[in-house]
Amino acid sequence: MREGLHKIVSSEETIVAISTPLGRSGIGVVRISGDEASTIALRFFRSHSATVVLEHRTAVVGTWFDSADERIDEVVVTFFRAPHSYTGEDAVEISAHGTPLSLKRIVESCRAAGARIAQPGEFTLRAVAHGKLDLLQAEAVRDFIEAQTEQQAKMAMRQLEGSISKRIRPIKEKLVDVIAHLEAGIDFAEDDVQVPANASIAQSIRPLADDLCRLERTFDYGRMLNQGLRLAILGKPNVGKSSLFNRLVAADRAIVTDIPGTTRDVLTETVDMDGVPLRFADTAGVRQTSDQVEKIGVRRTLETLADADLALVVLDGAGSIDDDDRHVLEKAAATALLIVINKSDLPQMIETAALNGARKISVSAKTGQGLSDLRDALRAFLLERKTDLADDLVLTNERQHESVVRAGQAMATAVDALERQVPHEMVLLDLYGAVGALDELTGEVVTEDILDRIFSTFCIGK
Ligand SMILES: Nc1nc2c(ncn2[C@@H]2O[C@H](COP(=O)(O)OP(=O)(O)O)[C@@H](O)[C@H]2O)c(=O)[nH]1
Ligand SMILES: [Mg+2]
Repeated sequence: MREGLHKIVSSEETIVAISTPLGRSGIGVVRISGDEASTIALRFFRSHSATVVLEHRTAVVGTWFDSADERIDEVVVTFFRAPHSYTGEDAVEISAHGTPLSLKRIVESCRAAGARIAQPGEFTLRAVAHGKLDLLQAEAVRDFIEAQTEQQAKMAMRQLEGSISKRIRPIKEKLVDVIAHLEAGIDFAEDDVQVPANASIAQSIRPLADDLCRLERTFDYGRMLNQGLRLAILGKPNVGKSSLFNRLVAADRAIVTDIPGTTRDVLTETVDMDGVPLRFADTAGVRQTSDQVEKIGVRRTLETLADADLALVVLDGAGSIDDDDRHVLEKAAATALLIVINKSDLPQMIETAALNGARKISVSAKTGQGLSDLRDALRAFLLERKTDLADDLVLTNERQHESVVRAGQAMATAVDALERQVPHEMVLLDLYGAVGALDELTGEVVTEDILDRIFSTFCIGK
């Protein structure tokens, strides 16, 4: 079992849970895992054929009874002998009819026989504990289940196959080699062990740091792919933000009127573009106001802007740029932005010369003109963030990103220390730090805190 996990996971405790969603369905599955899995199953299950033996990977048809010997359901039971199961422990899967009532009774019978109800993600946690999956793969299982677009599912599947771990492994191995050389030099200093010159050690670390850097850069895109591209539609009142929002999400979500200050709350809606979720936020118009409710709206707008990946600053093409517009542009200056000049169906009065730099797109939320150009611009924005690696693998969450950054920084510090002729004992501390960060990334070393962060986001029964 992996270091640190034996304290948290014990297969002596057999766990049970319904693994399918609670609702009526053709089939529902209950899963048991742990040392007692087959004993418990044999207590309640009677095969339709004469002999009841649970053979590894063999499905058996029969009846499930409760403790009072009352029939619960006709089921198919499949046994997986450790270590050849999802969890790496003895496991039994019971496929019953998808009736919540009888599925619960099956679970109840197992509980009466000594099994405990599984925590969210506990089956996967056990898979990690028994070395069936590493932490990155466990996260991929969750992402795969949660995937809402085909792209997300594809990326999760690649990570499940170990795309990131495969990339990390050689980096770690080479790092450990460097460490071994340095350690040998320190331990056997009197024996004249040949320690390579600092420059050559630094030379062997640099490409590893570069590799990590390439991996780190995939997070920008990976985060957008996983959590969606956050787009804030911004502008002074009445420029057509809500109309544009409704067009972009292809629904009549936001109220549109010619009364300035109609939108007071932030509305969000997600649509799928080429497999990337676009999370549009329609906001309250930014302007100086004495209206209390509108003031709160403006504050929320600015909060939404702070969280956005890209601001769509909407201007009224039929008017001219005024102080309110300039105020909005100022607020959005710290965010990547795209200027959307709306109302292209009306005679255009706007002077765009003043808007140097930012990309401009002319649209009409009323007629739909220019919307495909706008979508193309969003596509281009995404593409610019997609690094060469991103087709194969991406870091998808903060935890992964943090570990990679930490490992990269430790390596950079080590290289720097070598160049400054700092004693090797100090350099080693950085290199061990880098190895530690990589181990945390893959789950070679785990802490309860990391496990909590990951598995609390799982569903029960997985
Ligand atoms: N002619 C024209 N009118 C528009 C267009 N987009 C919005 N409007 C009108 O502008 C007014 C304000 O629109 P709304 O979407 O509520 O603007 P918001 O305050 O920025 O959310 C409404 O009367 C809309 O019908 C457009 O592209 N062309
Ligand atoms: Mg509005």
